[in-house]
Amino acid sequence: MESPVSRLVKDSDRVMQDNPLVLVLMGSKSDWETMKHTAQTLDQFGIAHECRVLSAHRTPAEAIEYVSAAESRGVEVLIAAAGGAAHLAGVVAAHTVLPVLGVPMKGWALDGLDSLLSTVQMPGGIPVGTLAIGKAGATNAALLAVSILANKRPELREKLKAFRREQAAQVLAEKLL
Ligand code: RP5
Repeated sequence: MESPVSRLVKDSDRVMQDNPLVLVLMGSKSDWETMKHTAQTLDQFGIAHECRVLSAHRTPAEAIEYVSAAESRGVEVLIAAAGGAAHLAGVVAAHTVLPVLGVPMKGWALDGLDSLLSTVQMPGGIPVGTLAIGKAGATNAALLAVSILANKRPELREKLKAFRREQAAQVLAEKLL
């Protein structure tokens, strides 16, 4: 069966799943190569999500409209990824009280340090939970979203524990020679 992720790449401007619990925004299609790891991880846990390209500076009105409607759609977590002067996560957080996780994109003149600082350094009052730069942050944003959702979903918490057990078993099975 074709995954939602491959559908987005081939013929859609977004991943569309019914009743998404997580929205994944990215400032540019160029972020997708990294942010597909967020979508894949959410898929792995069976979390309905929607991924969409919306920019804080290129499409500000549409970004705000989309985020403002999230709560009434039943969304519980938002993930926002951007690079360079990466203000998307902050703008998203300004327009919702749902938890917002920020993923700084790698690359750029400062190789992602610019993205990291502009995502993480939110003045007090409007929080953005910022993850690591690049692929690790993209994967961890999904895992943190799963942790948040698991607070009220025992079956999801069990899946998360099983994931950790499997990950640990893989490490312990590593052979150096
Ligand atoms: C940001 O500017 C995007 O999140 C992207 O990381 C960066 C550049 O986008 P493109 O010029 O590649 O479209 O808004």
